[in-house]
Amino acid sequence: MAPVNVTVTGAAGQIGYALLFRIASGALLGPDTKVNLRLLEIPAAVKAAEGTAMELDDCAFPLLAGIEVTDDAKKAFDGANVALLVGARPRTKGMERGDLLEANGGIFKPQGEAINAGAASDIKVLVVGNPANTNALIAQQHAPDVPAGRFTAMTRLDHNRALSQLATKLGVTVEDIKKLTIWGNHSATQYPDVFHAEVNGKNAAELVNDEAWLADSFIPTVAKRGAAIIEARGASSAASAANAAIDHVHDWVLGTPAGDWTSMAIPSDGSYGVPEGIISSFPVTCADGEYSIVQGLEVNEFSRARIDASVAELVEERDAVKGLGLI
Ligand code: NAX
Repeated sequence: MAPVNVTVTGAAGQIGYALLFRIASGALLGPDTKVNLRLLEIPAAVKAAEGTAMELDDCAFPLLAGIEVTDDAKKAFDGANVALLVGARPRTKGMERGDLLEANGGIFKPQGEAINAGAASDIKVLVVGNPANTNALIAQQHAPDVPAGRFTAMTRLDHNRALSQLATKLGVTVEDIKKLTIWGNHSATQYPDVFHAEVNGKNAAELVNDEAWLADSFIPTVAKRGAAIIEARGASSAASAANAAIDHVHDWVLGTPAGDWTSMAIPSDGSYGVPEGIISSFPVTCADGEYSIVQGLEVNEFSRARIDASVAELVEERDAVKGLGLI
């Protein structure tokens, strides 16, 4: 089988450094799939990315068929089967939201165009760089020939954080928990939902039996975990973010386990009252390289208000990028 072409942007950054070695080791696509890595960076960081490529060479990974480093998006995405869009413009002090969206438009518009121009017909895109959901929307809107559903954004880190918090609360392991969901935006408004989650077959919300803990402790702890990591580590989440990116693409390509689901931000088809086209997080199952939204879940009042608030923020972000002429 020909190697799979995996393009990673922001390859010289801290997530890139935690991500590339795991992709090359087989954690992304399994132990039987060889990969070609394409590393895209801005010109000033190409040398650093070349340094990472040297280290990748030095690992002598049997599954790593080749590495290319470039600052040219057209080259980086040519023939790409999987694209991990990690590089983004962070918010700096005094930056208004419009400036942030505009700066990211300047990154994700040309990358969308390059994906449209040259990616393989089975391209799957995961956007990690923030604001991830809206950056994914921008790239998608500039790739009209690629099926819209191939553009996704990452809420798997939030999902994994929620699993870990719930496991600690209930004194179980993460493996014991199934069917947890992150809804909405990868932002402080995200909603980690335990009402359908099962712990060894029992309903998680019933086991917790404490709505105040959910509202005042669990949800804010998960939503603000990124800030807590920065406070403790002096740098933002990197290895856990890379791990979540691996999990997202791994499950999309290779499937979710039977009896469980995961969370992915994907273009809404209108399910659960989320306006069509918005890239919002849903409970999904994956099989044969395709995801589908888990249907028919009852959404209680507690959940409805929180899903609606996060979706409203996504609608606002979409309208803002529309207003700026970015989509
Ligand atoms: P770093 O600043 O360490 O690295 C970013 C890299 O992207 C830099 O090397 C930079 O040169 C590169 N870059 C910038 N513009 C580029 C372009 N046009 N083409 C190619 N490369 C470009 O950031 P890092 O800690 O790696 O985080 C990357 C992104 O992930 C940030 O936007 C961050 O906010 C986001 N995150 C998203 C998470 C999620 O759950 N969705 C969680 C972790 C992380 O905060």
